Amino acid sequence: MARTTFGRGALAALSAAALLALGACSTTAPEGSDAGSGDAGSGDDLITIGFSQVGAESGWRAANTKSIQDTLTAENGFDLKFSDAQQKQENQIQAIRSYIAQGVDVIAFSPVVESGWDAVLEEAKTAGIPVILTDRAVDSQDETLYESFIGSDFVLEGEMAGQWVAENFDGQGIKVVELQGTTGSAPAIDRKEGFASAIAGTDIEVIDSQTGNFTRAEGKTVMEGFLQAHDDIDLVFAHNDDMGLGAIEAIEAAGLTPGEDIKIVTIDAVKDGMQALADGKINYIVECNPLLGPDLADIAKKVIAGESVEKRIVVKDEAFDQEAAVAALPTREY
Ligand code: GZL
Repeated sequence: MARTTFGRGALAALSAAALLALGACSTTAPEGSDAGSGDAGSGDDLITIGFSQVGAESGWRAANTKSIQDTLTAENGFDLKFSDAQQKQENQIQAIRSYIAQGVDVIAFSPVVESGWDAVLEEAKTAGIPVILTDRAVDSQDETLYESFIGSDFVLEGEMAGQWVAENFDGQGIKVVELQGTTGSAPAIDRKEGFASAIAGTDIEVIDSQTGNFTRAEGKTVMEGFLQAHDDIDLVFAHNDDMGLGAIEAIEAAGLTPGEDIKIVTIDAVKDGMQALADGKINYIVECNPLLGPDLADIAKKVIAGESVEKRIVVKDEAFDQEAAVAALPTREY
C-alpha cells in the first residue's frame, strides 16, 4: 500500500479501516498460523509483540509511545510488551534478547542509532521471530533481518527546512548554528544531510553544529555555548522542536528575542513547538508524524498472517509557518 500519496487524515482512516478489516478476521489466529503461539504466556488468540522504545527524550517520543500503546491493545488483537531504553543501545539490545527468550510472536523497535544491530537481529532471525522497524532505520546491509521499516523521510525533512531558509534568507549572508539530534541516529544524520544539500550554492553559512541529543535541556546548554562563542548568529536549525525550545530559553536569557533577533527552524511539529511557532518564537516547523501505531499494527498482523509487506513505508509529512500553526493548533492530535 503506497502510503506516500496519502495525507495524514486519509492515512489514519486507511490504517483504521485496514485494522478493522484485519481485526474482524484476526481476533482468532488464522488457521495454521503461529499467531499467539509464542511462549510469552499471552492469551491464546493475541499476537504477542515486544516493542523496544528509544526512551522518553522528547514530546515527539511521548506522542509516538502513546500511539503505539493506544493501538497495540488486546481489543486490537495484541499482547504488548513495552520497554523504554533511556536512549541507550545496550538497553535496546537487552530488551530484544529478552523478547527472543520469551518467545514473542513479533519484535518491533525504533533503533536509537543506525549501527550495531546485525548480531541481535541475526539472533531474532535464527529464533524465527520477525522484526519490524519503526521511526528510525538501521544501517544493516542484510535487509532480510527485518520485515519492514515504517518512518518518515528524514533527508526530505532536512531539505524542506533548508529550502525555507534558502528561499527566505539567501543573499543576506546569514550565519546559522545547528542543534543536531542524537549522534549516530538516522534522523540526525539524514536531517543534517538534507539541510546542507538545500542551502548548497547559497551564501548561507553554518558556523557551528553540535548535538543536543534531541532534549530540551541539552539544546539549551549547547545554545548557551553557541551564544558565548559567536556574536553573529542569525538563525538556529534544530533537528527537533525540543532542542529549539531549549534554544529559545537560552536566547531569552541572553536578552535577545527568539524569532526576531535570532530566527529558529525546527522539525517535529509537536504541540509545544507549534505553540512557540504561533507565538512567533519559532519561524518554521517541518512535521515528523509520530502516530505510527496504526501502521505498526497493520504490518504486524500481515506478517503474522504470512502476507507479504512493503519493505519501506514512508510516512507523509507537511510543514507549517506561523499562520498554518495558528490554524492547526486547535485540532492537533499531538
Ligand atoms: C524522528 C524521531 C526523533 C524526533 C525527536 O522520527 O526519531 O526522535 O525528531 C525524537 O523529537 O526524540
